[in-house]
Amino acid sequence: MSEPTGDISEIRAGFCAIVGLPNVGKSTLLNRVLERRLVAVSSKPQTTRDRILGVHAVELPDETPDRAQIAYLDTPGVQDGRGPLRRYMREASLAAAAEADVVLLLVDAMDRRGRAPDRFSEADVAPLVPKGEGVTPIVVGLNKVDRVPKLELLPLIEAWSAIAPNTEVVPISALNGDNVASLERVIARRMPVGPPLFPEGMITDRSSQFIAQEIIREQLYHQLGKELPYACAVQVETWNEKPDRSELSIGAVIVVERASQKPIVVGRQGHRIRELGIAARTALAEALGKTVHLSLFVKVLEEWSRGEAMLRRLGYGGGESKP
Ligand SMILES: Nc1nc2c(ncn2[C@@H]2O[C@H](COP(=O)(O)OP(=O)(O)OP(=O)(O)O)[C@@H](O)[C@H]2O)c(=O)[nH]1
Ligand SMILES: [Mg+2]
Repeated sequence: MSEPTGDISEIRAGFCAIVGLPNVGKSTLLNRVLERRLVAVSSKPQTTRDRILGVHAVELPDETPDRAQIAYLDTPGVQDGRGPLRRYMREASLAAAAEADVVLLLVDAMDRRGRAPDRFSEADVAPLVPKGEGVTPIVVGLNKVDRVPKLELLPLIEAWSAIAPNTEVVPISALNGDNVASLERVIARRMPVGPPLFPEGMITDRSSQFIAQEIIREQLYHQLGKELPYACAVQVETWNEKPDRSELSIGAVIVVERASQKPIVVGRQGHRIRELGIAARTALAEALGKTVHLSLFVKVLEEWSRGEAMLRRLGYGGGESKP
């Protein structure tokens, strides 16, 4: 079954874990590949908290099989850290990398840490680089090359190629899409041959409610100060759609960890939460392609990020995107 047979039901299909340090552009890449806003992106590290599945069909002209289905897993940036939420995020990334058919290690070509392959021998990220014979193939995506002079790229590509046998390095810009199609083909060619893993047209295993939560949470990263987004979770509580599906009313709660954080999110005379609501509603309408009414509330759940049960209640650990 592993050799191409020409059987049209057989394609290249498998899981590709997108892993790397925080803020290198993993979620930007997944949104780019899927041409939609599935996952939250921000300029602050540790935006992604859970692994999220995004399925994409890729054409491989003049090859057998000539089609591939890549089941990407966006993962939280890998970093040392304490507390159940950090630990959960770290484990989600490492497990996705360990179980994937292909590991896409994304590196920020602009960042000194991203530039040094030595960084990946450090304890927090070393497990991301598969070692030895017969291990998961690894593709390095050298991202943000729109911001790096071409001459500086060559030594970087060379250095990254050496981190594991048969490593291919593909320079890309997830932001503007440069070379992303060739990156996908490189990944696709490393996938096993077999039947598709997911039905055609399926994009994610996450519910619309989860995606809405991510879109709202993204706004918190854009609009709140440096620390506060990390203390917030978002939970959709009501979801009412008109029978003709043209209009959707969402009621969502922004959960904070301490009573002192609530007035900051609400803002003076409710100014900040109103601004958050407007931006989130616009983003939701764009992502869902319909008119959205959004009511946002703030609720204090003391130390929510420290309790395992609370984390589960807020949806962390609820994804079905296991390879
Ligand atoms: N210039 C440039 N910026 C990029 C590119 N890709 C991503 N970014 C920016 O990098 C920042 C981080 O992007 P994310 O996609 O949230 O990064 P991430 O790796 O998912 O981060 P975590 O979820 O926190 O681990 C955002 O400000 C993006 O706009 C790129 O190709 N070029
Ligand atoms: Mg992310």
